[in-house]
Amino acid sequence: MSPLHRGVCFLLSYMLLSSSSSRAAVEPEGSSGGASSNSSDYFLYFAYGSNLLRERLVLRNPSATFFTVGYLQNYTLQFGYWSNSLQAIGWHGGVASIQQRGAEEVWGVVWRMRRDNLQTLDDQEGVQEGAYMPLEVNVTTAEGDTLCRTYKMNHFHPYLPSPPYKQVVCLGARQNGLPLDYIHKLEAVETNGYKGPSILDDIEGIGENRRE
Ligand SMILES: *[C@@H]1O[C@H](CO)[C@@H](O)[C@H](O)[C@H]1NC(C)=O
Ligand SMILES: *[C@@H]1O[C@H](CO)[C@@H](O)[C@H](O)[C@H]1NC(C)=O
Ligand SMILES: CC(=O)N[C@H]1CO[C@H](CO)[C@@H](O)[C@@H]1O
Repeated sequence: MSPLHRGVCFLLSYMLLSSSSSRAAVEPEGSSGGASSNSSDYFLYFAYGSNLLRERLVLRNPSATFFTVGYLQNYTLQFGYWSNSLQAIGWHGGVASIQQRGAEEVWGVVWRMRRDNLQTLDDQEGVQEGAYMPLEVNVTTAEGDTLCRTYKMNHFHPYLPSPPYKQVVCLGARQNGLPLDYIHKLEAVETNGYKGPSILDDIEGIGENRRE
């Protein structure tokens, strides 16, 4: 092989490698550039609460597709409400948030979403109203650490979740194959016993199962 040949081969494989790796590296987060590739059409979102359940998430964020499952190290799952606005929560009880705490884990689903659902997701999480703030986290997955967008409640007040909310979280955990130990922990969460209507009724097919 001539030096020129070798140079061309090197250049070609370099181009192939760099284009495939930029495609594979699903752009995880909103702010970081996008100058380099089209992968910025998508982002990764780590869900740990009601958005574990696909049917709930796609109500407002139709582009979501399952990417993988994983966990946040040194975080714990909590249920509560923000500020003074328990009323603002359609779930009639506390909803999930995360808090840094050593030696604990929060499991969840990493969803791949089109960038045009970034706004719908922020809206669902009440970012504008100050309910949740977005943050970037390192999620430990079978494929290694993955940077994802997630959300953490502002002004957290602890409060028990309603039965329908807890049910959506547990259904989502089972649907996407979170570890059984963790599912059992979720199933053991105490509720506030609320019995009226909820967002669960809007989730097609799931609401009926509840009444069987
Ligand atoms: C979690 O906490 C332990 C103990 O403080 C620390 O050694 C470890 O690096 C932490 N992991 C992450 C991902 O922050
Ligand atoms: C994620 O983890 C990597 C290495 O494990 C670290 O370099 C990086 O700063 C972390 N990013 C965040 C947002 O924590
Ligand atoms: C679909 C899409 O956004 N394609 C773009 C990918 O990036 C190249 C170069 O930046 C653009 O020319 C394409 O339009």
